[in-house]
Amino acid sequence: MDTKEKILAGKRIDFDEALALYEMDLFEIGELADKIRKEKHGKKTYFNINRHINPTNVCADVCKFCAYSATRKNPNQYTMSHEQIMDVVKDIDSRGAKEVHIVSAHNPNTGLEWYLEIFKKIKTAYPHLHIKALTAAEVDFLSREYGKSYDEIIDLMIENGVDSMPGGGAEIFDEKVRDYICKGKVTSQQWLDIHEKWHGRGKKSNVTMLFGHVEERKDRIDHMMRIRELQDKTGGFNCFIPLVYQTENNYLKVDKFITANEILKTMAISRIVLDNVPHLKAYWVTSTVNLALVAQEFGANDLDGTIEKESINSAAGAASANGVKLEDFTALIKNSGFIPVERDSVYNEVRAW
Ligand code: V47
Repeated sequence: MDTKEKILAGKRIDFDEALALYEMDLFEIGELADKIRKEKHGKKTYFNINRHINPTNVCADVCKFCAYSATRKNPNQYTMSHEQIMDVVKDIDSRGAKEVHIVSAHNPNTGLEWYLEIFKKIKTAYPHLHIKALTAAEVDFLSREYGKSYDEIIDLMIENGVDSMPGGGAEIFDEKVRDYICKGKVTSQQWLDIHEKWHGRGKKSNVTMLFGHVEERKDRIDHMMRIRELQDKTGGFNCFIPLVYQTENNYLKVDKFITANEILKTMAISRIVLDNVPHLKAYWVTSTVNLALVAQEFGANDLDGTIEKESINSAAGAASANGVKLEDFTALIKNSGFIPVERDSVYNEVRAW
């Protein structure tokens, strides 16, 4: 049986077979991924009405790809007060948001309570809002900074109202590439261990991959394989999110933007390899809205959400600072031949258009 026949028969492919898919014609891989997407989700494209809040950009770590951290190229430090954060939450709640996605830099000056109280205050005032917060990189930072184990930090997150974990901080798991792009931050194994512990408490999370910088195709496949292995054990990942590297304002000297061909191939291959992860997100913030719409035919069944405001990727050149309007978002999905389905953060359907 060759690789294509294996995929069509619903059989799992291995590392070498996955890597070899990159040699195939884009449209041929796309067709295979689209078949899997249709079997899992039909023509539905999920999104949610969400708001990203990035409460501080002061960072103890030094990732070369990051344009958001104030200690590197961005001299404009900020740390939001809880009152400022609650004003934002009040506003988005009044306009129908279902999820608040809270990710920060690794600020050593605030104290652990500052982080935890954000969640507690939001959950107390708005118990119906889903709080997706703290990447595994932040969990690792808080654990090191405040001398607590991962288990202790995770229990504190749950006690204070965090519902699910975002997929940030995974970057690329290959240790050599990881050392080059973000030395000193959470290691690959630690990232996976933290998510395993989170899943062990019956909680869901997402997983990202930062690509299009100095990594090679084999590193992306290795990344996917490590995710697939953990997912076999826990089943706790909802969604895989390949993040397209943004080139501006950072220290990772990569001038060339990855091609659309390579982005779509990577999305399609991830849909094929990650047979045990239910959803594949084309994160329009880093792929552009136009390519995210095309990616719907290359395996992607989720476009994240309206976002409203986002600071991490837009600092590196993404056109996402102000989100997209709900009516524009649903119209774009419909006009590209798919069914926009608003979902909650754990993929229960809220409303179809
Ligand atoms: O972890 C930083 C990435 C991530 C750059 O879980 C960059 O639903 C591209 O993880 N170019 C944060 N990417 C965003 C993130 C995320 C986004 C949307 C949804 C979810 C989810 C998670 O942004 C970081 C890092 O990998 N990032 N700098 C850059 N120059």
